[in-house]
Amino acid sequence: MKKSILVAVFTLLFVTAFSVQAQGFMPWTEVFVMADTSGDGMITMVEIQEFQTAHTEVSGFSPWASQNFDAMDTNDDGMVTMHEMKVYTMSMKMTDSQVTEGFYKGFGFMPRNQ
Ligand SMILES: [Ca+2]
Repeated sequence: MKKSILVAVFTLLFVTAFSVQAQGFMPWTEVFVMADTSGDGMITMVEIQEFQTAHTEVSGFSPWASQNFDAMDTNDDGMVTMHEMKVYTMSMKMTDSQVTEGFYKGFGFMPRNQ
């Protein structure tokens, strides 16, 4: 009897910890994949706008991605690849955790060293 309560408590703790982790520590690359609804490895302005209404839990992504879209789209094909986004964030001296934090918290992305 006691054993089953203990198992239930541990299960609850595990599930809670896992949920928190899934929401708070998702790498920004997974947000990119979520936004890429067509699954072609590139995101468009349309996908960025659709993301805003579909994923309110990641409130910072769409404003940032649309504001910086032209700068990221270095080959001017109207689509941003994960590589283009990575190169851009590195040029702004943003770490992966800063990118992720910004996607979730919705602040404007000023690199810390400016
Ligand atoms: Ca491009």
